[in-house]
Amino acid sequence: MKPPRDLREWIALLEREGELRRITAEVDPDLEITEITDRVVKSGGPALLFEHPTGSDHPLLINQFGTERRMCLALGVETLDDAAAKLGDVLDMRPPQGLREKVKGLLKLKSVADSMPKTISKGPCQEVVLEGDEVDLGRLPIQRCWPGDPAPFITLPAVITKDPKTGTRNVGMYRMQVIDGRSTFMHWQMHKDGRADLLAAEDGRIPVAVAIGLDPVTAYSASAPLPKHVDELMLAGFLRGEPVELVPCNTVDLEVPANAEIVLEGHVSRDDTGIEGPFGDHTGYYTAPEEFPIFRLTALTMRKGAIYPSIVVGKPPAEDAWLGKATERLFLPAVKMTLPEVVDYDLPVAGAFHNCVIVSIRKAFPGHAQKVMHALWGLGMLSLSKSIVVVDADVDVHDYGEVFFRVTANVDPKRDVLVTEGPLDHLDHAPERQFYGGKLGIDATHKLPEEDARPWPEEIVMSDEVRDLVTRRWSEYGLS
Ligand SMILES: Cc1cc2nc3c(=O)[nH]c(=O)nc-3n(C[C@H](O)[C@H](O)[C@H](O)COP(=O)(O)O)c2cc1C
Ligand SMILES: [Mn+2]
Repeated sequence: MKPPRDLREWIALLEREGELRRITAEVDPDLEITEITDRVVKSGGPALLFEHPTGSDHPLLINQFGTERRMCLALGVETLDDAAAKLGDVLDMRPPQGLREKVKGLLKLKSVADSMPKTISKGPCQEVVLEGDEVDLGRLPIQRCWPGDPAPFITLPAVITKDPKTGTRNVGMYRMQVIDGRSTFMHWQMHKDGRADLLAAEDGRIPVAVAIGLDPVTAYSASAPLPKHVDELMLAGFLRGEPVELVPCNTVDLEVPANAEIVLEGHVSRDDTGIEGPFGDHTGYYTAPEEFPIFRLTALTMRKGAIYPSIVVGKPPAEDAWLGKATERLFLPAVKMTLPEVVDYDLPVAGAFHNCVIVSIRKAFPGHAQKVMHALWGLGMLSLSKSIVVVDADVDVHDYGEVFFRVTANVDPKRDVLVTEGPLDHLDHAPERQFYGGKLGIDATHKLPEEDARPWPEEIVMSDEVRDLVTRRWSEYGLS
C-alpha cells in the first residue's frame, strides 16, 4: 500500500474508504467550522470536506488526520508501529555479517538515498500565479478557530526555509495569523528550526515559502521534530517510498512541493515584528499575545480549484492527537538508539505531549530510572518534557490504569520523586517564567537494595498450571 501522492489522491482514498463526508451547505470558517469539527473529532467521525465555505471559492478539508485508522492510511501502513519498524531498520546499521547482510545493508542505504527530494521544472502548484498587488489571502477560507482569536489563522502550513549558513532546508508546521491580504505572523517558537534560520541570517532577512495542501505524509513530516540538519522532506520521501518532487518558487530562492494546492512566497525579517495572538491552542488554553516576526508575501500560487486544508487544535483530544501519536511511534527507534534500555514510551494526549512522558525500561542498576530521566531531558524535543514517569519493562505504558497502579504502589515520594529544572515548552503557561521551570521525575520501578529499599515484595501472579486448568475447564463452570 503506497501513501497517496497528493491531496486529491488522498481525498479520493478517504472517500473510497468511507472516511470522508462532503458538506454542501454553506458554512462559515469563522468559528462555525470549529464547532462542527470539534464534535466530529471527539466522536471519532470522518474527515470533512466543506465544499462551500462562506466567502471563498475554495473547499476546506479538515479532520484528515483525526483517527488512528486515517493516520495509518495516510502513511500507507497497517499500524503506526509498522512505519516505525521501517525507520528503525534504517537506523539499525550494524556492520554486516556475510554477503546476504551486506546486500541488505546496501538496499537500506539505497532506500535512504532514494528519499532525497528531486527538483523538476514545472508543477501543478503554479497553475495559478498571483504576484504583487494581486496577492490576496482573503480568497482562502482561513478559519478563525476560537472566539478569543483576534483573526483567522492558517493552521496546517508547511513552512520552508533554508539555513543561511549551510543551505540545509527546513520544513516546520508553524501557525500563521492573518494580518491582511498580503501579510501574516510567523509563529515559530523559541526552540524551532525556522526561527534559528532567521537568527542565523547575516542581514536579518530570509526568504520563506509556505506549502499548503500536501500529500498527507509530507504534511505530517512538517510537524516531525527532526534534528536541525535533517531535511523533513527526506523523511517524507522515505516514508512515501518515493522522493518529494519540488519546483522552484517564482519570487524567492526556495523550492516547494510540486503537488501543493497552495503556495505562499515571501520574506521574514528580524526587525519586522508585531504582537501575535492570542490563539486557542493545543494546550487547551489561549496562548498570550507575544512578539513574532511578520511574513510579507510576494506571491500566491495555486493549483486550479485549489483545496485548502485546515486543522483545529484546542482542549485535547483534538485532531492533532494522531499527528502527535505518529511522531511518538515513529521516533521510538531513534530514542532506543540512544537509550537501548528503553522498552516503550507513551506521551499522553491529555498531557499535550510535552507535559508528560511515561517510559518503561529494562532496569539494570541503581539509579537507572534517573539516568533515563536525565537522558530524555537532554534528547531533542523530549528535552522540553515537564514530567517523566519511569516504570519497569513489563508495565504497559499505554495502560494508564496500570501506570497509576505502579506510581502509587512503587513510589516512596521522599526517595523516588525528583524535582529539578530546565527548559520548558514555549506554550507552557504554568511555570513562573516563560521557557524555564520545574521538572518532575517519578521513579515507579522496583527498587534495589542499593537504592535504600527493603527487600522488594513479589508481585501476585497465578501459576501457569492453575491458569491452564481453568482455561481448559471454563465451559464446565457455566459462566459463558
Ligand atoms: C497542528 C500543529 C500546529 C503547530 N503549530 C506550531 C506553531 O504555531 N509554532 C511552533 O513553533 N510549532 C508548532 N507546531 C509544532 C511544530 O510543527 C513541530 O515542533 C515541528 O517539529 C517544528 O519543526 P522544526 O523542528 O523543523 O522547527 C505545530 C504542530 C502541529 C501538529
Ligand atoms: Mn527541522
